[in-house]
Order: sequence, then structure tokens, then C-alpha cells
Amino acid sequence: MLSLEQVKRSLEEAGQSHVLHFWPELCEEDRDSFLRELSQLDLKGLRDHCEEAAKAAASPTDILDQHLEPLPPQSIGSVRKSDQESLAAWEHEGLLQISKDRVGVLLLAGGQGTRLGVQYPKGMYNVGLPSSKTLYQIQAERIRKIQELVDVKHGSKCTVPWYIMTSEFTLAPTEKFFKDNNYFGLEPSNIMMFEQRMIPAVTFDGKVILQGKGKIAMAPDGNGGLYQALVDNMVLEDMKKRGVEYLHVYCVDNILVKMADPVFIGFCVSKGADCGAKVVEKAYPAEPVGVVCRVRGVSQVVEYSEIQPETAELRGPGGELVYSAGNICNHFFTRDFLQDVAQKFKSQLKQHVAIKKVPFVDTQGNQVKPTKPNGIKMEKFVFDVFSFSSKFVVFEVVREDEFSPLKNADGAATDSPTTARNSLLAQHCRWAVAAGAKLLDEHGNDLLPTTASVSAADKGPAQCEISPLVSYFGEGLEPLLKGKTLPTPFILSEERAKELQAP
Ligand code: UD2
Repeated sequence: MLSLEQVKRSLEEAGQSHVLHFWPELCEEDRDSFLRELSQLDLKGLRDHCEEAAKAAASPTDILDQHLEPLPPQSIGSVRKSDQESLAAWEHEGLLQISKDRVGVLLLAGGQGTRLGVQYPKGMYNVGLPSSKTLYQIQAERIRKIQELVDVKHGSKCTVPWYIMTSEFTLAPTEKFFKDNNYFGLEPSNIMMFEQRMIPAVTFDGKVILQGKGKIAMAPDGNGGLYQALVDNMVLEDMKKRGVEYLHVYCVDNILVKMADPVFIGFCVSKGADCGAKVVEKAYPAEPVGVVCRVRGVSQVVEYSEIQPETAELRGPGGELVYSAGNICNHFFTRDFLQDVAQKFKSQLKQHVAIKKVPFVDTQGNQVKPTKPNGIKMEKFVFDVFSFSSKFVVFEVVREDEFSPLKNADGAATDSPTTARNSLLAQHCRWAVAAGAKLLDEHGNDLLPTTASVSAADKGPAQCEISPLVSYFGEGLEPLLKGKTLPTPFILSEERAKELQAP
């Protein structure tokens, strides 16, 4: 820990002396924790950080639109447009890589979940499924299941390690939640949680914002903080030690995420890619997903907050959106590529400006909750490394099967707990019906296969939930469900599956 004198000097040099304005008023304990916080700051880089933030916020945004081109359709791999043989070959390749312990998954879970408005990590959210499972539990169980499928297919025991990037906000509660839930049946030594860095929020005139008299307003450095965090926490070394060559990186809120998706992994590996992105067809022009496209000839993602509405609305001759490759924050990276990024490119990552309402203390020491934006948060984006790739591929998947994010609180029309829950239930109804089950509604009436999974305006799809421990992606259900008539709500847990299997 630095001394007060050292911190004072560094703050003066950075033009940030105001940070210690309330020091004389702080009690011993608060002084101690404040000094600790300040010692951990990158004080040398503080002046640059503040000046750059203020400059970036003041300058007109770099409008890229005139340099954009859609991806050539033939360059996109696609689940819908590929034949069964190719899909099976990619899946086979992916499963093979998993069986050799070459595949890991990495969860980006450092975000603050502001839009959802909960005070705890989003992964702990329960969207109201019949089983009451949280997002973390669903993800953990999908890892267990894919390991089991691979073990059965290859007759050996594999591990898919789970790296979880958290931030100061999410680390402690996530650790506790996993521990309290016995790591959802996973081996704790195969779950590695680590923290991304935090950086100060800054006013429009380049001053660090004080959130309290002895506390700086800090925010995580964006999900592109991943690359620094990999270095800070020796994650690449851990991957190397385990022999992990491929990483599936994904964001916490997509209830349909296919953990370590063998088809996606197999596709990327077969194409010799060092970097890949899964996309879905964008649903509507203003949908808050980035678009994968080319900027000045280089493939990358243009974030939804940085594309002009006129560009997002452009349509082709058939009425389809010109920029339709919607990023779903599911990425593939080779370890070698991540190593290159860590060594050569990390410092070149673009800084994106977010203008936010940041609570602060005024010079009189009053706590203020601003009504209009007053602060700048600088963020890096995980996908900004795509432009450094030497072989980047894009893989389009079916939205209904793979993408339904939880972003907003209930009441919002899209991306809410209700829409996420309904997407999962609808998918499980489709799986059950495809496996030959007949579903009954709560009054015992037949649900037509075509309507069981349809989300009526007032009520969602039938309450049919299949545990990931029973089926990873709809496989293996026929022996359990064929010819069965199932009243809903129906939860196909592991125990229920055993009963159904019994002759
Ligand atoms: C992300 C994508 C967007 C689109 C959308 C799909 C980025 C930058 N944007 O937008 O293009 O694909 O997802 O759902 O990827 N996170 C951290 N640390 C941070 C900030 C965020 O780990 O400092 C995590 C966060 O916990 C979440 C993921 O990154 O799992 C995405 O973050 P978000 O929800 O803020 O991103 P969103 O929805 O704006």
C-alpha cells in the first residue's frame, strides 16, 4: 500500500488533487480503505485516462457508417443453410476436441446489469421457470451434460473448464452463490473466477468523480477488459497447463446459450479460424445487438449504440435488413490468438465512450443523484479484437434455438425475464413434441403440437421444462417421451427421466 504522501503527490501530478478534498473528515477506517483503493489505481496513467475520456466525450463520435459493407453472404457459415452432413461433421469435430480436453468456456460476468435493475449478479437471476433455476445453474448443468455426452461417445473422461470473469461488483456474490450451491455439481477446481479491472468515471472536464467522501466512482472497464484480465490473472497459463486450445466466450444473459457448442467449435476448427463469432439474423433495425460487418474492408462488429439508425434500417431488394448479422456475444478464440492479443494488440483496443448518470458528492459533501448525465465511463469491447485476426469466421444460428437474452426488467416488451422464460419453455415444448410426446394443458386438454410452444399474448407456451442434465440440445428424448401423454406443468428432471425410462 502507498503512503498518503505518495498518493497525494501522484494525484497532484495527475491534476486530481480534489480526490482528497474530504480526507480530513474521514475516520481512521475510511482513510484506510480509501488509501487502499487509491493505491490500487493506475496513478501513473491517471492523467492520460482523465484527459482522454474528456477529449473523447467532447469530440464528435467517429461515424463509421460510410465505411461499412455487409459481410458477403457466402462468407457466413449457417446452421439453416448447411446440409445435415456438414452439421454432423462439425459437431463430430467439436465433440472430438472436447474429448481431448482442448475446449474451455469463458463467461463474461463483470457487468452491472443496470437495465435489469437488480443489485446482484445477473447470473443469479431466476426468470421464473417451473424449476426456479438461475442462469448460472442452467449454464453449469449444460457443461455437465456436454461432458457426459462426450464421455459416453468417446469412452473417456473429459473436462470443460469454466473461466468466469467477474468484477468488483460481481466476484464475491458469485463465489458465494456457487459455493452455497455446491458448484452445481461441477468440480470446483475446474471453475476459475477472476476479476477484471475497474477504472474511474470522469466528469466532462476530466476530473475523477467522487462517489463518496472516501470513495471514487469506479466502473468495470468493459467486457473488452477481458484481455487485460487474462494477463493479470494468468488465465492463459492455466489454459496452457490444461491443454485448452479453444475458448468459447459468451455473455451471461442468454438463457439459450449452448455451452462449448460442439457445432460452433467444430465449424471454427474445421475452417482453421483463430477467431469466430456466432450471429443471428437481426429481428428489427433497432434491436440492441451489434452487427458483424466490414469496416474499411476489415471484419468487425459495429455496436448498436454506434451505428446510425438510417444505416441500421437499410433494406435489400427482398426487404431484408442489409446489416442483419446480429452479434450474440458468443465468440470463439484459439489460445494462440489470445496470446497474441495479450502480447501485441491489447493496448491498441479502441476505447468506447459511455455517457452516464453517476452519483457523486458535491464540494459541500452532499450526496447527489444526477438527473442528467454527468460522467464518462470508458469501455473496451470484447469483439474489438476481431480486426487483429488472421482467419475470422462467422456462424449464423437459429434465433429460436440459441438466442434470448435477459436485459430488461419485466414490463419491457423485449429481452425480459418473461421473454427469456418463454423462449426456453417454447424450445422445450418443441423438443418434447419432436420426441413424440403429447402435451396436455392444465385442464387436461390436448395441446396441438403446433400451438404448445406458441406464446399467446396473455400466457406463455406450455410449461414444459427439460433439465439440461437430461438433454443438452433436444437429443436423447425419444426413448423417454415417445408416445407419452404429459400433463403440464411438466418438469423433466433427472429423477423423472429415470422413472420414465423404467420399463
Ligand atoms: C452485448 C454486445 C452486443 C450484443 C449483445 C447481445 C458487447 C460490447 N456488446 O451488448 O453487441 O451482441 O450483447 O446480447 O459485447 N460485461 C463484463 N464486463 C463489463 C461489461 C460487461 O463482463 O465491464 C459482460 C456482461 O456481464 C455481459 C456481457 O459482458 O455478460 C455483455 O454486456 P452487456 O450486457 O453490457 O452488453 P450489451 O447487451 O450492451
